[in-house]
This record gives sequence, C-alpha cells and structure tokens, in this order.
Amino acid sequence: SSSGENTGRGALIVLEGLDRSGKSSQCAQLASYLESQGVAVEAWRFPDRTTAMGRMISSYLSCQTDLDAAAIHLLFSANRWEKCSLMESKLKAGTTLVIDRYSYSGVAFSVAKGLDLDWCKGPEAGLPAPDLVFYLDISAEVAAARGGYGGERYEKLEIQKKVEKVFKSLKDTTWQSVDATQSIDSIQSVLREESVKAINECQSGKQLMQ
Ligand code: T5A
Ligand code: NA
Repeated sequence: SSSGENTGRGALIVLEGLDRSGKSSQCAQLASYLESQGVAVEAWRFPDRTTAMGRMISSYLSCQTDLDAAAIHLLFSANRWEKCSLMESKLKAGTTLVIDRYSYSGVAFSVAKGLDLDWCKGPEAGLPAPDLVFYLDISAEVAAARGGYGGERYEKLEIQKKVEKVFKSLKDTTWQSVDATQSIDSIQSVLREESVKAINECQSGKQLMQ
C-alpha cells in the first residue's frame, strides 16, 4: 500500500482431496476467517465453470458431452491458464487466494484414467506455484459414504480409489496432509493456523515461484 506497511504479496493456498473430502466447506470457512482477521483474501475454485471453457468442462463432468481424455485434460489446464494473469496480479497486489482444487487435481484425475504422468504435468508448468497445499486426506470408501455422490463423471468409488493413489504420489514440500475424517471444526483450526503462517511469510517478502 502507499503507506508502506503492507509491501509483500498474498499467499497462494490450495485445498486438494478426493470428491467429498470437504474442500468446499473448508475453503469457504477459511476465507471468511481470514477476512475477519483483516487479510485481503478471495476464495476461488477450479474448475471455474463460469467461463466458456468452464462450461465445456461442466458439460463433460455432468456427462452431457464426451471428450477424449487428452482433450479434457488440456481444457482443465487451460481453465487455470485463463485465470493466470488475474491470479498473478491479485497475489502481487497482496491478496491471498484460497483455491478449491488446482494442478494436483488436474494431474491426479487424468493419470487415474491412464494418461502418462509427465505428459499430464506438462501443461501445468509455469502456473503460479502454491505456497501451501492442504491435502484433505480421506479414503475413497469413507468419502463415498458421505452424503452419497451425485451423478458427476468421476463420482465413483473405483475411480476415486485410483485418484487417491495418484494424489499421494504427488505430495511435495508444500503439502500438509490433514486427516479429513476429523470434525469440520478440528480441520478448520489446523487450516487457520497454517494459513496465517504462510500469509505472514509471503507478506515478509517470500518470492512467488512458478
Ligand atoms: N477435476 C478437477 C479434474 O479432473 N481435473 C482438474 O483439473 C480439476 C480442477 C470437479 C471434478 O473435476 C475433477 C475433480 C472432480 O471430480 P468439484 O466441482 O470440485 O469437482 O466438486 P467436488 O470436489 O466433487 O466437490 P464435492 O462437493 O463433492 O467435494 P468437497 O468440496 O470436497 O466436499 P464438501 O465440502 O462439499 O463436503 C461434502 C459433504 O461432506 C460433508 C459436507 O457437509 C457435505 O455433505 N462434510 C463432512 N462430513 C463429516 N466430517 C467432515 N469433516 C466433513 N466435511 C464435509
Ligand atoms: Na466441492
């Protein structure tokens, strides 16, 4: 800001996990908590179904259209790329982004379908790298028992089991696995504490990675 007390960038915080792991519930609560603490924050989600590409993705997920596995993979990635410059400008301006799914989902679901891991990672390279990734850890069986899946394309136990394996192989130094079978409140308190640390590091000058 012009007064100079807030010179750092915002943090890029990502929530990942299987369908029904609790990402959306946690994202919304985390963003409103951070806002109540005076943090400039926005809650985002991928896929962003509101764009032209997002509508194609949504139609695919709801099984209204079919697409080759490679084509839908690239669409999911392009849906992140179409938000890339906005993401970068928000972060640079000091806004923290809490994002429901990101590149890890992009890779995990496509690899689970049989695509090559390195090929899947290719189009994700160059997107802003998260500062912190919360992996909401839950087994596919327990997630499936939660409120039942809707009719979307990947909401099937067999697929989710494969996705779970791939997710776990993608874990890197930015990841914090959180036991997602705990209560919503217990999970939220871990997310709050770790997010505040990450935001403080970014505010004090940590560089954005790609
Ligand atoms: N995909 C996505 C790709 O293939 N490639 C990509 O690049 C991307 C970005 C998108 C689909 O697309 C795939 C992955 C997905 O299959 P989505 O729109 O993100 O899907 O929707 P889902 O992730 O399927 O969203 P869900 O709503 O199913 O799951 P959430 O958000 O993880 O879970 P949430 O918070 O809605 O909670 C689910 C239920 O569990 C309860 C909630 O109340 C709710 O009923 N719950 C809990 N119950 C007990 N204890 C807790 N701790 C609970 N937390 C939540
Ligand atoms: Na969700």
